[in-house]
Amino acid sequence: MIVVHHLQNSRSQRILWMLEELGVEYSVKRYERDPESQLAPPELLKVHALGKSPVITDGDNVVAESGAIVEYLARVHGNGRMAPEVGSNDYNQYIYWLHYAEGSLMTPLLLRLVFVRIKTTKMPFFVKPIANGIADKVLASFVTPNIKRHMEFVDQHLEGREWFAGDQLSGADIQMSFPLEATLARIPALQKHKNVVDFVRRVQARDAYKQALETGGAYDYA
Ligand SMILES: N[C@@H](CCC(=O)N[C@@H](CS)C(=O)NCC(=O)O)C(=O)O
Repeated sequence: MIVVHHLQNSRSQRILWMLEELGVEYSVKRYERDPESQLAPPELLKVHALGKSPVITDGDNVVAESGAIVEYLARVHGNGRMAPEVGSNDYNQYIYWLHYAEGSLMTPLLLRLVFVRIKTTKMPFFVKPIANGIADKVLASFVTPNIKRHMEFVDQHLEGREWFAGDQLSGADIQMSFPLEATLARIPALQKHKNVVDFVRRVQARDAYKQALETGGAYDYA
């Protein structure tokens, strides 16, 4: 039986969605974030050396890294679903977006999270203007322009398309859902990208997605 080690309000929500789309049996072990640091609890270190979520166990297999988990689930439990045919053009697209989500798109989003947090962190009054100045500079010169460029790129790709790789839902859509949901929720100005907004709406309207939300519990971006 597949066990999803699910951290509240996290990327592992999309693994629950993937499993619901596949309709395979699984169980969920829940972990709560530390309320102060938002970090995962130490028990997750017993499942995988990095102590991050998502991670799944499937018999003796321990699979970490959400892209690798999505790819594993499609390959081992998909019976031809959730991934295009190997060797097809759609398959190349599938691999691209599967990796792009964490490998490229998440980077400026995480940087934004860090620098916005610096601006809201308590610190001695004489340090605050310097810290804010550095954070504002990095956000304006590097982080925000990068996020905008990525969103334009993704929006263009989705023009005239329902899904990221071919005309069927695939693991690429599962991977892309989290960074896009997070971006639209955190930066409302980027909701001007209608193809991205429509994609997220299509995702969130699916029965499997809704079922995964019920299973996973609180999730800020739905
Ligand atoms: N690239 C990894 C990122 C894993 C990751 O950073 N997960 C976050 C949850 S969204 C986490 O476990 N955070 C808690 C911590 O770092 O302690 C993946 O996609 O699986």
